[in-house]
Amino acid sequence: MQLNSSLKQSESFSLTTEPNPEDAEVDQEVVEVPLNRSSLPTSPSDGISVYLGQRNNSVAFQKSEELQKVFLAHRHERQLIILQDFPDPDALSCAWTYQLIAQQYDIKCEIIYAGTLSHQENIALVKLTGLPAQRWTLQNLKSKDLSCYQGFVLIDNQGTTSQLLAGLQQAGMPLVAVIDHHSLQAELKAEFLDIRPYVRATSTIFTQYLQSGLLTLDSSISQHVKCATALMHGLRSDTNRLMQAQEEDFMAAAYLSRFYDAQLLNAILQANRSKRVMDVIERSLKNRIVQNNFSIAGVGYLRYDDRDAIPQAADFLVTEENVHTAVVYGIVHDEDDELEVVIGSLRTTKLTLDPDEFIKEAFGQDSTGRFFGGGRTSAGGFEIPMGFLSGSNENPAYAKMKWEVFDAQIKQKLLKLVNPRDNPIQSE
Ligand SMILES: [Mn+2]
Repeated sequence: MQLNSSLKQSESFSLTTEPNPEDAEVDQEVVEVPLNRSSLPTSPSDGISVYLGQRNNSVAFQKSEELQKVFLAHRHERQLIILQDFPDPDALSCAWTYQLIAQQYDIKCEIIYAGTLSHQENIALVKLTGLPAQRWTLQNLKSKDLSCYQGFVLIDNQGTTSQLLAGLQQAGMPLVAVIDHHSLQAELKAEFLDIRPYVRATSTIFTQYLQSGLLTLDSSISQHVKCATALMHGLRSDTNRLMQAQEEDFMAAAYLSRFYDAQLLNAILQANRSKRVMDVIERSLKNRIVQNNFSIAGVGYLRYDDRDAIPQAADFLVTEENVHTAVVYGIVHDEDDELEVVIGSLRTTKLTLDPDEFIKEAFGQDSTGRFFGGGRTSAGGFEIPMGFLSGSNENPAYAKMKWEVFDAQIKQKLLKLVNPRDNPIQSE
């Protein structure tokens, strides 16, 4: 009797797992969707999870599964992928990866940013890989018919560094997903959230999605090789050439090493700095003050297109002996829009210094409660709009006075934290 019933059980089990023709048709529609039970190893002895590392593989798989459900729910739609105004390699490569994954569900994505591609390596990355990112200014956004998009996605940012966010929110466009590794900037209502501040690069998160089976990379597809190369570049650039990488990031790099094109990556990294970027770095060297192992430098005015010279100058200043943290800032002006904004970058090698906390503490919030900046491990940035004081720089005395006031105020705020005993209010 017992034998009989157990037989029956196994029979019925095998019957229900037999693919039935109706299911097969449903599967046909999403034929390229590779994430299913069999491709999701759950024990550490399975090949793929070895790459993911023990600690976080469950998070990675759980998030991949969740994300797949979101893609399935949004099949045949159009989405916008919003990057920070000045996108970096981590953001660009992850947006491309998202676009390629989404394609399998017939979701068409456009990758957009409002500022410029400023860093010479970013320009090289986009040109050499054919990475499909486009610039949409605020005017562009107003002239577009946004009703053809069913949602937008934030990648490697949480909207605080994009001018486009407000416009999309006003248009009532739903936020489908936020995938980022910066500290939580604000409460966001999104269908899918994967924010992991302990991961060094969003590229690591996206590589884990690939490893979980959301997209099967194929070395014979040139676009896959280029995308893997872009991810490798993103991962390297957010981890200071892997020097700040942790186990998960190395695991991701190891996986990408099967697909990426080392020569192409080399070509991207060989991009030269422009003379104007070199000039900004020179000014930062000349103007820097060093106190308590902090190097602080104001670089005055710079053009919108050269904005990325600021983080590059900070990268350079932090290499000085006895310096663990560098902050470089300047007034970036957009001649077309008569718009000015103070932009700053922080770089630190001090493990106990949290750039996000440091910047929020130093500069606080604007009148709407939004912080002027934030950060991630070892790097941070801030943007302070100049509003009414923007423009009129054709009057050199006014331009000089304006810079001096901002320069003094930023230094005061930073030095309060660098040297807490300093009393910034001194009367003579
Ligand atoms: Mn990043």
